[in-house]
Amino acid sequence: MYTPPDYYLTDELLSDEHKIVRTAVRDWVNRSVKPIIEKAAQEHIFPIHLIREMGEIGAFGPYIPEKYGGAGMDHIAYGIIMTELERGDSAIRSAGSVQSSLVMYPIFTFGSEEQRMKYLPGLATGEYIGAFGLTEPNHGSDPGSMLTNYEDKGDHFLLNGSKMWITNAPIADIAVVWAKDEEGIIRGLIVEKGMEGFSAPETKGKWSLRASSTGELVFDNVKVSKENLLPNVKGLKGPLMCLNSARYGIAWGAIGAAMDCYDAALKYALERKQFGKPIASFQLQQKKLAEMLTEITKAQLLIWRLGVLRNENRATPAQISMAKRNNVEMALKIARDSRQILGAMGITGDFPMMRHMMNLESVITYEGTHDIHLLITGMDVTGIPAFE
Ligand code: TGC
Ligand code: FAD
Repeated sequence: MYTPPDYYLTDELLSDEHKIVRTAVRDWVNRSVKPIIEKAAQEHIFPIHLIREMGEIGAFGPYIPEKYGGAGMDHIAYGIIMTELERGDSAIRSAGSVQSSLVMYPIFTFGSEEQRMKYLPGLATGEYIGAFGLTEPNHGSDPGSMLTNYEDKGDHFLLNGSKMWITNAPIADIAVVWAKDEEGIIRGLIVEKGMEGFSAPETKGKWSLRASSTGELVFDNVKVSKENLLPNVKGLKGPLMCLNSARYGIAWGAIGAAMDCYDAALKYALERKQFGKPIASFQLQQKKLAEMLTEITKAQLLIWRLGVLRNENRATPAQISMAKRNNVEMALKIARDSRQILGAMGITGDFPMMRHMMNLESVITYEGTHDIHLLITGMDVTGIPAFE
């Protein structure tokens, strides 16, 4: 039985709607994710049947208006959903992040009304699975140098290039792909599965996010209809605006993984006896537990305030970077420390720590690495970009 830590009574900050959403997603994670996720991760398989169920519980595009299949909720509700999903596994939260923030968000924000009506309802239910192609084999932290490009061929575009490390790529029905036009301006294109010259091979052998499907997007003279260009954004700020939403969700999500580890470690420490006493009675273990709870509490307060700012449309990209960086590092440290509290048992799949720990190694790298987010804060406080 999961007992989420809430040392500073942050529950009192939530509305009834937030709590209803949280209960629904928490129950679903207990029912549908927890029983199968360890096996899926061990077998390196994404449990694709969960996609439709995620659509049913409203995990896709919760802040997208109801007219397009979303739930029209606020950004705190979105964050709460991400926390609960990541308590299950970062792979499940990844599926929620990509579909909501990296596929539905750009289609809603930058798409035409026809594109919104064509894709958003199916993405909300999970009928369609989406992917987001920004990173390339030779351009990760520096996406502005991307090589993927398209030419205007009169009645269509011709797309060439490749994207790498793309969540959902092998299983996606559509991908929002960022590519340069003939003037070198970055634009977004909706590429559909089955287009000639488009393939999405899977990336195997990951030690992290093993229950997530990751792959490449390869474009070899792909004919893309002109109707599939996102009309309302130009430049790198398009994909970066999507990342603001996804990074915000990850900052909430990582707390879920941390809380899962803390909860399991506390219970274990109270039950496990050595030298005739529960290991929870030893000061060294209490130090770990007390520090974990302190860090979780700080992260909860940080993200609450960021959620309020985001609801008011006042959260800056640099504030989001700080929260993503802080909360993911916090969760990774808690996964490691809680694993130690369990001794040898901590390395088994009977407990979630190793799985969370390995997952968080990706989470600290994707959506902007730990270093890049530090540099974003550094630029914000000094006014001097130190990227180059
Ligand atoms: P720079 O010259 O600073 O900026 C270019 C233009 O973009 C604007 N901008 C932003 N706009 C909105 N939100 C932001 N966060 C923005 N950051 C910058 C900027 O104002 C400028 O606009 P304009 O109008 O003047 O043109 O760009 P730069 O090339 O120097 O790069 C800056 C840097 C390094 C911070 C940025 O490129 C970056 O964030 N790099 C990290 C790349 C990254 O995060 N990739 C993530 C790929 S997607 C992914 O990982 C999904 S994982 C999914 C999952 O499974 O959950
Ligand atoms: P690099 O950019 O090569 O960085 C390598 C190291 O150098 C890092 O430590 C970095 O911090 C450091 N570094 C780079 N530049 C600087 C600098 N200026 N100053 C100091 N240090 C620097 N991308 C997508 O587009 N869509 C997806 O769906 C997606 N899903 C992913 C899923 C997984 C499981 C993973 C692991 C990645 C995914 N990514 C996705 C890619 C992810 O966003 C990139 O891995 C990330 O942006 C870093 O790029 P890179 O791996 O090329 O590292």
